[in-house]
Amino acid sequence: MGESQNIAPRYEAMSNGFTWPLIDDEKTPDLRNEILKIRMRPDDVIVASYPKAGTTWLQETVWLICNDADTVLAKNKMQEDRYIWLAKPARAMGNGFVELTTWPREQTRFIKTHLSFQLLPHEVQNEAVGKVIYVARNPKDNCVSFYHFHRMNKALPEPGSFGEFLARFTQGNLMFGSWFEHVNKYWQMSQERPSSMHFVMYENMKRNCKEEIIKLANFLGKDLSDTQVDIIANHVSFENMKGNKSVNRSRNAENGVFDANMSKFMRKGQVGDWKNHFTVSQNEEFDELYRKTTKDWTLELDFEM
Ligand code: PPS
Repeated sequence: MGESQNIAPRYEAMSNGFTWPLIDDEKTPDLRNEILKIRMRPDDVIVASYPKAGTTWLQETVWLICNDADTVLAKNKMQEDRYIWLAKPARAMGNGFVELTTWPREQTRFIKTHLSFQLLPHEVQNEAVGKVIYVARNPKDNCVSFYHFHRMNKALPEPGSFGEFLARFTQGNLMFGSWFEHVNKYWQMSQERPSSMHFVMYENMKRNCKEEIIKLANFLGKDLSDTQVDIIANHVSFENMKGNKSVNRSRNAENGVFDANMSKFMRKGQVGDWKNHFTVSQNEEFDELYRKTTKDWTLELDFEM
């Protein structure tokens, strides 16, 4: 869109059309094949998303729903240690594949992933083993958040200007590929398999968090009291998560992976921040692309509240 692209792609286009994150991990193709073969467990809980859609928010909400709203434990144990990151790209930080194979049988595996549906383990794709919760965010805000994440995360390529990044976002030339394909595939699958896949929208979480918590609890087969719903909603508010070290990734700023002068992981947490980034022409171009690409979609997303 508009501006030229000056950043070499570092992502592998797969034969099935979906993009695999390469980052700096040369052994990733082996890992990909291993992921397809992973044996799933019926009680696995997977939180999936396109990056920057509100994954951390949903992870925290889902974990609390499944753990009796135990906010004390949630604060004392880093979210990264409560979740297995499936296809964690930077191998130096460990990888989810190893954790998945060694996780104790008696403990539920809480799994976070940004993989496209087509890259998930075969048993999830073909046999619907485990429960999948997918969170989607309107693509304009999603792109803005991803842009700032690239600015601050030293493990990622420089994003260039916002216009350059937007061009890559619309072309699907980013790790985890096209936002459009990612979101729509999970949406379709959630419509086909409502008992094993639940679709949440970031904007609905903002609008009525408690209602979404109750829907999630029903999906996960958990009975929550009104008090527990209140406790969870309070714990996962943006302000509280921003100040909570177990979820705010401040450790990454401390150890130099994130440059806090550039941006913060818990940045704004708003709907509609895209208005502060898109020029009028970028917005018109994006709207045109969105209209054409989503003309047959049954999913409707909100771009403002
Ligand atoms: S990641 O790295 O892909 O896992 O990032 P992800 O968690 O998906 O997305 C980060 C964005 O989600 C916002 N966020 C929240 N918004 C509202 N309420 C709560 N509780 C919350 N927690 C995280 C976070 O601020 C990032 O969005 P932006 O727009 O950049 O602020």
